[in-house]
Amino acid sequence: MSSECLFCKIADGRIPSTQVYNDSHYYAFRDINPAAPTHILIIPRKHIEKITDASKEDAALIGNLFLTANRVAEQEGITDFRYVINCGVQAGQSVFHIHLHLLAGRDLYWPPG
Ligand code: DGP
Repeated sequence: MSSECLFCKIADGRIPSTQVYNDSHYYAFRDINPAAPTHILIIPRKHIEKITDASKEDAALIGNLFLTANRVAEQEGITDFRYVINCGVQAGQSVFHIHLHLLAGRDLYWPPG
Protein backbone atom coordinates (compact mmCIF):
# COMPACT_ATOMS: atom_id res chain seq x y z
CA MET A 1 0.00 0.00 0.00
CA SER A 2 1.18 3.51 -0.80
CA SER A 3 -0.28 6.15 1.49
CA GLU A 4 -0.34 8.76 -1.30
CA CYS A 5 -1.67 6.58 -4.15
CA LEU A 6 -5.16 7.50 -5.35
CA PHE A 7 -6.14 3.90 -6.14
CA CYS A 8 -4.75 2.58 -2.82
CA LYS A 9 -6.97 5.17 -1.13
CA ILE A 10 -9.96 4.07 -3.20
CA ALA A 11 -9.30 0.37 -2.51
CA ASP A 12 -9.18 0.89 1.25
CA GLY A 13 -12.16 3.27 1.32
CA ARG A 14 -10.33 6.51 2.16
CA ILE A 15 -11.72 7.94 -1.09
CA PRO A 16 -15.28 6.96 -2.05
CA SER A 17 -16.03 5.02 -5.22
CA THR A 18 -18.83 2.99 -6.71
CA GLN A 19 -17.80 -0.54 -5.77
CA VAL A 20 -18.46 -3.37 -8.19
CA TYR A 21 -16.35 -6.13 -6.64
CA ASN A 22 -14.25 -6.49 -3.52
CA ASP A 23 -12.10 -9.21 -2.00
CA SER A 24 -8.87 -9.42 -0.02
CA HIS A 25 -6.65 -9.08 -3.12
CA TYR A 26 -8.70 -7.07 -5.64
CA TYR A 27 -11.10 -4.15 -5.84
CA ALA A 28 -13.27 -3.11 -8.80
CA PHE A 29 -15.12 0.18 -9.18
CA ARG A 30 -16.76 2.36 -11.82
CA ASP A 31 -14.53 4.81 -13.68
CA ILE A 32 -15.24 8.43 -12.75
CA ASN A 33 -14.97 9.45 -16.42
CA PRO A 34 -16.55 6.56 -18.34
CA ALA A 35 -15.42 6.00 -21.92
CA ALA A 36 -18.24 3.52 -22.54
CA PRO A 37 -21.63 2.73 -20.96
CA THR A 38 -19.83 0.15 -18.82
CA HIS A 39 -16.36 1.24 -17.70
CA ILE A 40 -15.00 -0.58 -14.68
CA LEU A 41 -11.49 -0.52 -13.24
CA ILE A 42 -10.16 -3.70 -11.65
CA ILE A 43 -7.11 -3.25 -9.44
CA PRO A 44 -4.92 -5.40 -7.25
CA ARG A 45 -4.75 -4.11 -3.68
CA LYS A 46 -0.98 -4.51 -3.89
CA HIS A 47 0.58 -1.24 -4.99
CA ILE A 48 2.46 -1.82 -8.25
CA GLU A 49 2.95 1.31 -10.33
CA LYS A 50 2.76 -0.17 -13.80
CA ILE A 51 2.44 -3.53 -15.49
CA THR A 52 6.14 -3.63 -16.38
CA ASP A 53 6.99 -3.32 -12.68
CA ALA A 54 5.28 -6.66 -11.95
CA SER A 55 7.86 -9.29 -11.03
CA LYS A 56 7.90 -13.05 -11.26
CA GLU A 57 6.48 -13.22 -7.75
CA ASP A 58 3.46 -11.24 -9.04
CA ALA A 59 2.66 -13.80 -11.76
CA ALA A 60 -0.33 -15.28 -9.91
CA LEU A 61 -1.50 -11.82 -8.89
CA ILE A 62 -1.54 -10.62 -12.50
CA GLY A 63 -3.15 -13.83 -13.76
CA ASN A 64 -5.86 -13.61 -11.13
CA LEU A 65 -6.42 -9.94 -12.00
CA PHE A 66 -7.78 -11.18 -15.34
CA LEU A 67 -9.80 -13.97 -13.74
CA THR A 68 -11.28 -11.41 -11.35
CA ALA A 69 -12.13 -9.17 -14.29
CA ASN A 70 -13.82 -12.13 -16.02
CA ARG A 71 -15.89 -12.59 -12.89
CA VAL A 72 -16.82 -8.90 -12.86
CA ALA A 73 -17.86 -9.10 -16.54
CA GLU A 74 -20.02 -12.12 -15.78
CA GLN A 75 -21.52 -10.36 -12.77
CA GLU A 76 -22.38 -7.41 -15.04
CA GLY A 77 -23.91 -9.75 -17.65
CA ILE A 78 -21.35 -8.68 -20.24
CA THR A 79 -20.08 -11.07 -22.90
CA ASP A 80 -18.53 -8.62 -25.40
CA PHE A 81 -15.97 -6.24 -23.98
CA ARG A 82 -12.43 -4.94 -24.13
CA TYR A 83 -9.69 -5.09 -21.51
CA VAL A 84 -7.13 -2.27 -21.58
CA ILE A 85 -3.98 -1.71 -19.54
CA ASN A 86 -2.21 1.56 -20.28
CA CYS A 87 1.50 1.52 -19.46
CA GLY A 88 3.31 4.83 -19.28
CA VAL A 89 2.32 8.41 -19.94
CA GLN A 90 2.52 8.19 -23.75
CA ALA A 91 0.11 5.25 -23.67
CA GLY A 92 -2.35 7.26 -21.58
CA GLN A 93 -1.57 6.00 -18.08
CA SER A 94 -2.56 8.73 -15.64
CA VAL A 95 -2.80 6.77 -12.37
CA PHE A 96 0.33 4.88 -11.40
CA HIS A 97 -1.23 1.83 -9.75
CA ILE A 98 -1.90 -1.12 -12.08
CA HIS A 99 -5.50 -1.14 -13.29
CA LEU A 100 -7.39 -3.11 -15.88
CA HIS A 101 -10.08 -1.18 -17.75
CA LEU A 102 -13.21 -3.17 -18.61
CA LEU A 103 -15.07 -1.38 -21.40
CA ALA A 104 -18.41 -2.49 -22.83
CA GLY A 105 -21.87 -1.43 -23.92
CA ARG A 106 -21.04 0.15 -27.27
CA ASP A 107 -19.22 -0.71 -30.49
CA LEU A 108 -15.48 -0.59 -29.79
CA TYR A 109 -13.29 0.26 -32.75
CA TRP A 110 -9.85 -0.94 -33.77
CA PRO A 111 -7.23 0.39 -33.69
CA PRO A 112 -7.96 2.36 -30.52
CA GLY A 113 -7.12 6.06 -30.56
P1 DGP B 1 -5.41 5.48 -16.99
O1 DGP B 1 -5.56 6.67 -17.88
O2 DGP B 1 -5.25 4.17 -17.75
O3 DGP B 1 -4.35 5.67 -15.94
O4 DGP B 1 -6.80 5.34 -16.26
C1 DGP B 1 -7.11 5.99 -15.06
C2 DGP B 1 -8.60 6.01 -14.96
O5 DGP B 1 -8.93 6.31 -13.63
C3 DGP B 1 -9.28 7.07 -15.83
O6 DGP B 1 -10.13 6.42 -16.79
C4 DGP B 1 -10.10 7.89 -14.87
C5 DGP B 1 -10.12 7.05 -13.61
N1 DGP B 1 -10.08 7.83 -12.39
C6 DGP B 1 -9.19 8.80 -12.06
N2 DGP B 1 -9.45 9.29 -10.84
C7 DGP B 1 -10.53 8.60 -10.38
C8 DGP B 1 -11.28 8.66 -9.17
O7 DGP B 1 -11.00 9.44 -8.25
N3 DGP B 1 -12.35 7.82 -9.07
C9 DGP B 1 -12.68 6.94 -10.06
N4 DGP B 1 -13.75 6.16 -9.86
N5 DGP B 1 -11.99 6.85 -11.22
C10 DGP B 1 -10.93 7.68 -11.37
